[in-house]
Formats: sequence, structure tokens, C-alpha cells
Amino acid sequence: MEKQFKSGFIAIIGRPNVGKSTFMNRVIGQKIAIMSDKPQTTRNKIQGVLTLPDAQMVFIDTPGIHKPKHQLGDFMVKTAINTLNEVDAILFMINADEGYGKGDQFILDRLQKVNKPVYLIVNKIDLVHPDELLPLIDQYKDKHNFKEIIPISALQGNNVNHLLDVLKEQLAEGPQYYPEDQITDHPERFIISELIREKVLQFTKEEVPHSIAVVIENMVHRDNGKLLIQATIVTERKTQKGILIGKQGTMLKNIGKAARKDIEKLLGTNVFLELWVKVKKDWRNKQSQLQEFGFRS
Ligand code: GDP
Ligand code: K
Ligand code: MG
Repeated sequence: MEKQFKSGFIAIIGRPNVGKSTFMNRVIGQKIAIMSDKPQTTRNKIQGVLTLPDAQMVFIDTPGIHKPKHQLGDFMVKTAINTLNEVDAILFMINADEGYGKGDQFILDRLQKVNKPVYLIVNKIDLVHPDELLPLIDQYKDKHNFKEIIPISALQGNNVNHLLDVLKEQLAEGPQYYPEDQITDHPERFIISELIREKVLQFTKEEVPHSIAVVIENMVHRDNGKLLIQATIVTERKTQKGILIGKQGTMLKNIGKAARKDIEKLLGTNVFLELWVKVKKDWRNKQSQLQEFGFRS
């Protein structure tokens, strides 16, 4: 008898910085979701596709669910919650290094209305002594009817394969949604803009907050075999523009260099990256501009 093929959609939710994107990238084996130590790094939901001989799992890395502070934040929360009603399983991820908090409560309250199996994923176990795990799990285990509790380290990979086995077990028979060589539903342009945005966040530390967007203006193949990419970094304030460009353009140069390396790795081709910085006041509160930058409700 032929073995049945299983498939399904799995949402990864949790407070900002618990390691959702890191987990996704580990499972998919490529950097498709950007990571940083700043909360709210991931804005749109990103799907990562894992295709095995007998199953396909489509992971959805949701933007952090948190109390919104502005329209963009509100959009992110709505996206995340809508996603939960469309999936087959939910991974509620927590940080082994942090106790139960208000952020968790906010998410679990919303989970009450969702009738899907929820797994409590205790991530970053590499940061704690094994003795600390049980008391931590005790804080969470009665807060929701979790299907199972699974400790992992997304960064180092501990127990991640076990989690995948458990999920495969849970999935029902289903079609292969994506071709086996496709790892994400996002167009290259989006990933490229995210890689640039990641470098901006990394290089500028706290000075340039999340009020930036990256727009890919142009991608053309040059005769010399290089791919020319022209992108604009949009900021809210003039001071941020100054920081982004840096003394004699050094900051922008460094951002561009680091981003180019990642893009070349992603595409497997030589890249010439041109970056500009533009100021657009208060873009996060303007619906039309949110749409222009790709945030659609
Ligand atoms: P997200 O906001 O939930 O998507 O979190 P990220 O994936 O962006 O990770 C936030 C930070 O936690 C990054 O600095 C990661 O390197 C770090 N991180 C993620 N998973 C682990 C883990 O298993 N162990 C440790 N030590 N750090 C982790
Ligand atoms: K993050
Ligand atoms: Mg993330």
C-alpha cells in the first residue's frame, strides 16, 4: 500500500523576540525571515515551505502579536490573528529565559476563540539549566489546553526534528501545495527588501527605530553578468536620514555591503546594490502609504 501524503499550514506565534523567525529559518534551512534582537522585526506574514518525501508543512511566521501602538502595529496584530483561523496547527512559542508575562496573556486571550491544536514551544533552552524548565512550564501549562509541550533550541537545533515529527503526525492527508523546490511564497523582491531592512536595523542600533521601509525600485540584469538592484530606504525623519547616510556616506555603504552579501547568497548571482534614503513624514499612519509599501489588509 502506498503511504499517504500529508500536508498542512502551521502558524508560529508568540511575543516579539522569542525566536519565531529563527525557528522558521532553521526548519526551511535558508534565511527567508529576517532576524534581529529588536522586537517587531517581522512585519508581514511569511510562509516557509518544508517538503519531505511524505509530507509538506507550510509554516507561517506571523508578526508579533502585541498591543498595537500605531496603525501599522494594528495591521500586524490583525494579520496574525486572522491567520490562526486558517491553519491546521499553532505553535505558541515562548522564551525559556523569560517568565509568563502580559504579552503572553494578550495572545492566549485571543487564542481562546481559536479552535485549533496549540503546541507550547519552549524555545532557547540552550540559555537555561534543565532544572529551570519545569517551573517555567508550570507557569504556562494551565493557561491553555495545550496539545503538547515541546522544548527546543531554534538557534542550535535541539529537538527541532522531534517537533517536526510530532507535527507530521498531527497533519491530515492532503495535497502538495507548493512545488518541492519552492521554499517561500514571497517574491524575491520582498525578501531582498527585508534583507536590506535587517541590515539597517543591525547597523543603526537604537537610533533608527522601526519607522523605516525599504522599497525595491528596480532590478535589472547588466551585460557584465551583475544584477543591478536599486532600492530606497524610507524614513520618517530627517535626522534619521542623516544617521542612515552617515559621515561621508559610510553608514549607507556598510549597510549596502552587508545586504549585498546576503542577497548574493540568496540569489546565487553577483549583485550591484544602489541604495537611496528618502524622508516621508509619518508614513506609518497613512493608509495609502502602508499599501504602497506592501502592507495590505
Ligand atoms: P522573533 O521576533 O520571535 O521572530 O525572534 P527572532 O527569530 O528574530 O529572534 C530574536 C533573537 O533571539 C535573535 O537574536 C535570535 O538569535 C535569538 N534566538 C532565537 N532562537 C534562539 C535560541 O534557541 N537560543 C538562543 N540563545 N537565542 C535564540
Ligand atoms: K525579532
Ligand atoms: Mg520575527
